[in-house]
Formats: sequence, structure tokens, C-alpha cells
Amino acid sequence: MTRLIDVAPQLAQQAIELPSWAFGNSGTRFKVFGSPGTARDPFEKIADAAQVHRYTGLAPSVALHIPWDRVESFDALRQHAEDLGVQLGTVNSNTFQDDDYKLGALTHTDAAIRRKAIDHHLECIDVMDSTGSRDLKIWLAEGTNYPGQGDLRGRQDRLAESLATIYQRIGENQRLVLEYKFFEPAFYHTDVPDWGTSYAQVSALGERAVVCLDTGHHAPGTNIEFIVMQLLRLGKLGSFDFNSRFYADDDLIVGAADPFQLFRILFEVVRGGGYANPDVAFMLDQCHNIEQKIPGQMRSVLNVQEMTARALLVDTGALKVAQEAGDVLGANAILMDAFYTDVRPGLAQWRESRGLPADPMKAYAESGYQQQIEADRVGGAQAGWGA
Ligand code: PSV
Ligand code: MN
Repeated sequence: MTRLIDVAPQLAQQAIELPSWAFGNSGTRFKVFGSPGTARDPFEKIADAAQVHRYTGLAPSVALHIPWDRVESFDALRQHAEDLGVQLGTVNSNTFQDDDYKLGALTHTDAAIRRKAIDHHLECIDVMDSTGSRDLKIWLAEGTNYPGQGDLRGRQDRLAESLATIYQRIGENQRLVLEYKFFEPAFYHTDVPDWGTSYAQVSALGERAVVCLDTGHHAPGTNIEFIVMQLLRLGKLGSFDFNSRFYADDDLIVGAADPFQLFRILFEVVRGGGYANPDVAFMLDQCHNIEQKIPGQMRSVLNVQEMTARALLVDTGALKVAQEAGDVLGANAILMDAFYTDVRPGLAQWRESRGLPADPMKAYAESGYQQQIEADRVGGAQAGWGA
């Protein structure tokens, strides 16, 4: 049986990128709730993200969303992040909040609107040049609501052409990462609905184009770990947007809804060579609508760490023997043994041995940071959906 101590060196390599938007207000389409102390600009969002890293040692970078995180000087934002001990990470484009994009952006029939959407992505690459970011992550809200509304094939062809124009501008050390989602905001068809479409589109672009798998973007019952295996096998799994869901794209705390699914995904990541592999970025894509944001992000990265530890504990040698012997129940039991191992006390001890608090949630709660931002951040507009 593998022990936690045996996998500590691997655990020490874990890095999970936080989304800047987790530190702004968000909500449902019915209501966005404000909460005291919420960041009012990208600088404050980065400061909050740095707290998560400070107490967990797990979150050394922060993803940006443009235009939500547009600032006068990205060099200054980068310096601010570095001063706080974190880096700026993935740059996410946004072609879903402009009236021009009502009927499409990169797929629009109007060449002028397609050009505008392409130019937005080129601006994002300029930002990446200043921030030192490697990845441009593209999620498209494009699709149709009614059969017959659009030419499905024409839209796919225009998408390929627009992506190729963007890809030409991607630097030597940069990547284009294409995210898929099976529905929403379009309800009849979505232009990049599944991993296969994303894979087909990025494969046509070249080596530096890869797929992003958002765990919340699949139909209920989808075997997500199978997709993880397949994309790793094909060398095209570029990143994860981790979150969890009960119903649709709920954007809840990763591992909250279904810890076993998170374990199964991470087991395939480890098994497929995607763990501690710089080519596979671990990110969160979550919102905290009613819970506190900084502890919400802390809980999330800790959930990923706990399930990673369990995945690393799987006795792969014994598993292989059982699989090859056709020992169905034995093989399943080996996997479940690791899943049912409570790694929390071991992780607490290990954290302390590295100068981190045994209980990061408690340490943050006792730090006074939350009270401080609630007292300081008075006035101004809190960051939120669209800002
Ligand atoms: C879309 O649902 C998505 O998952 C994309 O990653 C966006 O960038 C993000 O959510 C916005 O919250
Ligand atoms: Mn996402």
C-alpha cells in the first residue's frame, strides 16, 4: 500500500490557477448578491487570490478575463502580482457580452463582426505579452436557438477561419486553448459543444492549439474521465477548468457535488502523465454566489489536493495485475481503497512540515484579512459580472 509520505514529492508539485472572477460578485440570472469587502478592481482581486496561495501553497497564479480585468498598465498589474508572490496566468477572451455578438462572434456571417471578435483576441494576446502569460483561453457563447436559424456547416467553417487568423498571432511560447460546452447560452446548437469538435478545430491549427476541459460543461452522466484519458492520449489536453455541478453549468466548488468524480478524473490525469506536467494546466472556473469568496477558493484548491493525494495512492502495480487477471472486483477494490483513504490528517501534518498552516481555512479565518477588507473597501463599485 502506497503511503502519503511516499507521494509527498509529487504533491509538492501541485499548482492550481485561480480565476480572477471568483473574487468579484457573481450570481444567477435572477440576482447578483454583493458582499462586504468584495474586490473593486483587478488589483484587489489579485490581492485576494494571493491570500489563497499564502495559506494553502497551492495557487501560485491567477487567470485574467478581458475586458473584465482591463487595466491601464498590465506591467503594473504583473508587478503587483509578483510583489504578492503570485503570477498572472491564462488570459480568457470574452465575446459574450457585446451586443454585436448577439448572433455570433467568430462565426458571425458579417465579416466586420468576425473581424471585431478576432481583433479582441489579438488584444488579448497583446495582454499576454505584457503579463508573461502563456495561454489564451477561448470559450465561445456561440450557437443558435432554433433549428434552421443558422447554417451549422457555414458557422463551423467560419469558426475555423477565424481561429486560424488568431492562431497566426500566437507566439512561439504561447498556446491557444479552446474550451467546449454542450449548451448555454444557445439552446439548440452550440458551435463548440464537445471535446471532439474542439479537438477537430485545434488539430487543424497546429501544435500550440489544445483543448480546455471544463468539468461543468458536460451532459449529466457523461464519463468525463474517459475524455481526459482520450485527450491525454492524443496529446491535446491543454487545461482544466475545475468546478462542480449538480445540474447544468453550476460553477460550484470543485469536488463539492461529486468528490468521487473528481477522484476518477485525477486518477486518469495521473495515469495519463498529465499530473505535474506543465502542458496540462489546472485551473478553477468558479463563482461564489452566497459563500465567502476567499475561503471558497481555498476549499476548492484543498479539495483538488485531497483528491489528487488519493489518486496518487492508488496501487497501480496491483491494479494492473488485477486488471490483467480479469479480477473485476479485485481491481475495483484497489481503486476504491485509495478513494476511501482519509488523507486529511496526513496532509495537515505535511503542510506543517513545509511551514504552511495545518488548517488553512482556520488560519485564514483567524488572520483578520476578511475584517480588514470589509473595513477598507468602502465606496467604489464592487467587481462583478461584466466588470
Ligand atoms: C463559460 O461557461 C465559462 O466556463 C468560460 O470558461 C468562461 O470564460 C467562464 O465560464 C466565465 O465565467
Ligand atoms: Mn470554463
